[in-house]
Amino acid sequence: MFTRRQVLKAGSIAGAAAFAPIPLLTSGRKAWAQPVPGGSLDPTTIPKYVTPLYMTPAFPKIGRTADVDIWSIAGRMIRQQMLPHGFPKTTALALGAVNDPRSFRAPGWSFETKVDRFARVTWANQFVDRRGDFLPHFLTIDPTLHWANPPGGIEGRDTRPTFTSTPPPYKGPIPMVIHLHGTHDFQESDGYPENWFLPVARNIPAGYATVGSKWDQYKQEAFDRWGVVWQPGTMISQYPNDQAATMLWYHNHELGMTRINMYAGLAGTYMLRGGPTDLPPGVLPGPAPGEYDRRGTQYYEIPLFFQDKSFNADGGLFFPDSRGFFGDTPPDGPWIPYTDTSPYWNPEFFGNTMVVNGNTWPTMTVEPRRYRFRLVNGCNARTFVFKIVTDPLAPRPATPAMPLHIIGADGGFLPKPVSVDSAWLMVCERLDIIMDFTGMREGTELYLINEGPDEPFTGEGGPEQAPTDPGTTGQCMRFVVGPLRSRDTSVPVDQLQLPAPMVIGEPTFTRPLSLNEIDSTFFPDAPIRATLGVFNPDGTPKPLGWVDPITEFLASNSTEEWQLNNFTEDGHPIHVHLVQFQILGRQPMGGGPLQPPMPWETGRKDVVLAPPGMRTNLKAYFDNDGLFVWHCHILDHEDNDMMRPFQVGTPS
Ligand SMILES: [Cu+2]
Repeated sequence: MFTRRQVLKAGSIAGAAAFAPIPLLTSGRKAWAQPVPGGSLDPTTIPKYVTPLYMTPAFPKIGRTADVDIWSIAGRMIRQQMLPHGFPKTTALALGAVNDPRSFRAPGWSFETKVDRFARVTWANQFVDRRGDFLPHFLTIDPTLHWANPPGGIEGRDTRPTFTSTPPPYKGPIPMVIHLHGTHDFQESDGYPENWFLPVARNIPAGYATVGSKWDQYKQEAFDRWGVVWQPGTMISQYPNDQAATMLWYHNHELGMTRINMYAGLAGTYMLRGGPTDLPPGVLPGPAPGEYDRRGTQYYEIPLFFQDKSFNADGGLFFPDSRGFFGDTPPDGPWIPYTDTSPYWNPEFFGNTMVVNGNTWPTMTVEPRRYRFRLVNGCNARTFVFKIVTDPLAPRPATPAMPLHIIGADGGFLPKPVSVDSAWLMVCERLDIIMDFTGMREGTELYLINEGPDEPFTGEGGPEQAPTDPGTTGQCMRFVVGPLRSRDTSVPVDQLQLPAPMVIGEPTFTRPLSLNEIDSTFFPDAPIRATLGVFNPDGTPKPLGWVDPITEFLASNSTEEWQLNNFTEDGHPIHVHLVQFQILGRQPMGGGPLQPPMPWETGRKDVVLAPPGMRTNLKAYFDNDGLFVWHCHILDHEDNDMMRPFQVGTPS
């Protein structure tokens, strides 16, 4: 059987040793020429560019005080028209405003928040039916990982359980906890993976833990710090917003289940605006969608939330229900406990359709003027290499039709605008982009395409990676130029002066860290988990899992350099909670010149590509005391041990 993993291995052996700054998409690359395997709905039968791009509104607030804006948001199971009209609807997990059933959507609506004003959000788990019974998941949850594990009870929650025979998938109540990605907050609000909570339901099985190991402690701390009271089935996060204006995003973060619930829909954007780190209103194209705008309001700033998904013929989401799907093991195992390999978890998931703002391959009519797009990659494992072209099926690499003017990324504005023909966007990264359609003839069609691979992205100059199928996931969305409706008064890109990114001082401590892959001892070259870790005294990497004691203790208010040494064959998007860091550069682990960050990586960042065979260096200022996590943001890796805690200051 065709295995993506083996293709990767063959390509990476020479590449890891020869990482050099050569241009991406050079000679000799060819398309897969077919979509990646997925569900029973053939992605080539789904018509493209028939659904208008969904303009994601802002969540309605439920209250405000002198310095706090307040929202109440719930997770519910819904049916949504993700595929074009005429196709069946898709069952999804959605977040929405508790008091407005129409606001539930996957991905969710956006938050509009202000710098230095608190945002207080109640996150409620309402995965229950009308009778109040819990709703089991419609995707396959692997109970053999180190995971939330509600059936383990108080003793066994947040562990890797042991089994005497291969267990069926977990079908109990769905745990939930939400993290605001990129936020500068405190531990009780951060969505720690062991701070999950079940819905309040009539039929929770006896002996189940209803909350994760941290929930009771953080409930108390939230009361002490903010005076808020967590009810059962909820948490209340208070975000200080004391950081630069940017776009953050929220998503679920349960231990060992993040890939499932995010794929099912629990994610959305969070706009942070105002103050000296933002530009005054009117400089950039706007407005963005707000709370309950008048029908017909025109938007010139638009969030774009990208996810790859696969569907079944009944409209349902496809997600692998066997480790055998990945193709590097016998199709039917044997699995844990007869071997060391989990029965359902796959090393990476790649979908075969492209979903933007909750619909497959949408189209957008634009005016001949400037637009500001706020991009976020909400995939499980896929990295995009974006380009704008006139022919979406053109052989790769395609000829760019217009530049991408990048003005910001994860943590705020870049030092200055950067104009490029293409840019990558790894899982959880954001880009703030101006596209200028000024002067284009009505009827002009442009396509946002993807030239990234169907495997973990290794970066420019890394091993050759074939671009994804141009007929499916090689296309994202279409822009059609319509008539000009009003004058564009935004400032042209070449005249923009951007607010300077926050300065990070000199590090006072350097922390060598390792990225590792653990392969099966039963099935050759089959990964069973990935880990982070440190180093042994002899200089060899020391892989550590979620179960191991904390090794990263940081002083309060300290500036550290972290060195991410990647001993695996994959590129990993590494995310550090709490901070917005600066990428110092990347160099071969065996020694060699330090390569500077890409032009669009020169602002503050909360995620960085750690290419294979390379040491990726970053520096960050860690101020708020507390327990946080750093992890790979390939969700399938994060869920299977590629995540570690770190402690700033004294543990509470
Ligand atoms: Cu990873």
